[in-house]
Amino acid sequence: MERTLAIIKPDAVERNLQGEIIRIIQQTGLRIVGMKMLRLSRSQAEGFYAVHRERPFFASLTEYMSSGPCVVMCLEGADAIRRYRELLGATNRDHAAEGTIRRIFALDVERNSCHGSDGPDTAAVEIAYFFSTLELVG
Ligand code: IDP
Repeated sequence: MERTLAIIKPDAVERNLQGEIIRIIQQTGLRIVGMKMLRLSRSQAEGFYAVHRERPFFASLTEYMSSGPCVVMCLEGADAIRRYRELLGATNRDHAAEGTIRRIFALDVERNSCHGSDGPDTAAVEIAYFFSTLELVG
């Protein structure tokens, strides 16, 4: 069993897409073991994306991520990190495969609707950024 962090980003929450996205995730068999809705402050968004602080899009990304509420989930399942990344599709929706969440819902490369951890080490750090052990069930 593996766990990964998923975020339904502000562009998708604003368009009321939470239900549709959660349904797609659950159809793959991944289980939600933690879920909350929150609005990141600018500094919380900067902390979450700290690895990108030297990138040219960092200011815009953290402004966007703090622009409205997100839904943050911890997903669990066999090979959850890779399976959920595959379901997300490429960062840039124009390069994402047909049927992937980003291909279906993303507005552009930044407002790409969902986040997913990219490996076991980042998953552990990202899950702990949002959830205490007590908040994860199952
Ligand atoms: P990922 O979310 O697919 O793992 P990362 O490279 O880690 O992609 O980038 C984090 C987030 O930063 C992306 O999901 C997207 O919202 C934003 N982003 C990535 N590349 C660009 C870009 O070239 N322009 C604007 N925003 C970007």
